Amino acid sequence: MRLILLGPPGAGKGTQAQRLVEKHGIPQLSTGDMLRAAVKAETDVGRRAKAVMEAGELVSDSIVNAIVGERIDQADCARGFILDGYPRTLAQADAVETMLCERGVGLDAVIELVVDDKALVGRIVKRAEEAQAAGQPPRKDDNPDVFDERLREYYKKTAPLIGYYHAKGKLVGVDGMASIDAVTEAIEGVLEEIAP
Ligand code: B4P
Repeated sequence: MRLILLGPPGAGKGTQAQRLVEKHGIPQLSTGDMLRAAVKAETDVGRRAKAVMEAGELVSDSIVNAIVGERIDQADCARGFILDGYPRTLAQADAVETMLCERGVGLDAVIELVVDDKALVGRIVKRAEEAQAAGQPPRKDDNPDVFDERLREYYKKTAPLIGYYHAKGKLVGVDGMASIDAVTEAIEGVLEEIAP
């Protein structure tokens, strides 16, 4: 099974991807997590990505495409994977198509988590507060000012993917405003229809 989770920042892509990993035993490929790990490890990619991420902007397509291209060739991806937060631009979507085509595999579905903007910022602020309460530093991009930029980037660069995947007949919308459990249930319902 090869899935894409699409949606604005804070829509719950990472949250739902983790649950899909547990249920289906395929890995979650989160470009956000991979980039944060690179920043933490102070690799060359991490040094280039750090300021961009902290400003709420998108890291360059060439960097992100390269890390995903390497990742999907690892053994644990042979049975499938969940792309969480990737692709985020039309150029990245074209890169996915090429990557899959070169490996002779296809995409099963693109699940769009639909959440309204007001709820998104509330979730991000809550996550930052919870991190602080637990004595951990919040993510540098989890604050309302940077969040505004993340949302602007989403509408400018990522939202066009909705039409792109709709035209390919791959897009399925799920109500991301519901509780975490209810969203999981809705996604499982979609997967059941695709691959009973
Ligand atoms: P990501 O790490 O992908 O972060 P995200 O979009 O904010 O999060 P997500 O939608 O996964 O929300 P989550 O489940 O965590 O990206 C961070 C940055 O990395 C980007 O801004 C960019 O700079 C860079 N980047 C990543 N991928 C890139 C790419 N492909 N190209 C270029 N740059 C890239 O949920 C958020 C919160 O909501 C959590 O606290 C969660 O508990 C809560 N929540 C989730 N579902 C809920 C629900 N149903 N109800 C209530 N709360 C819910």
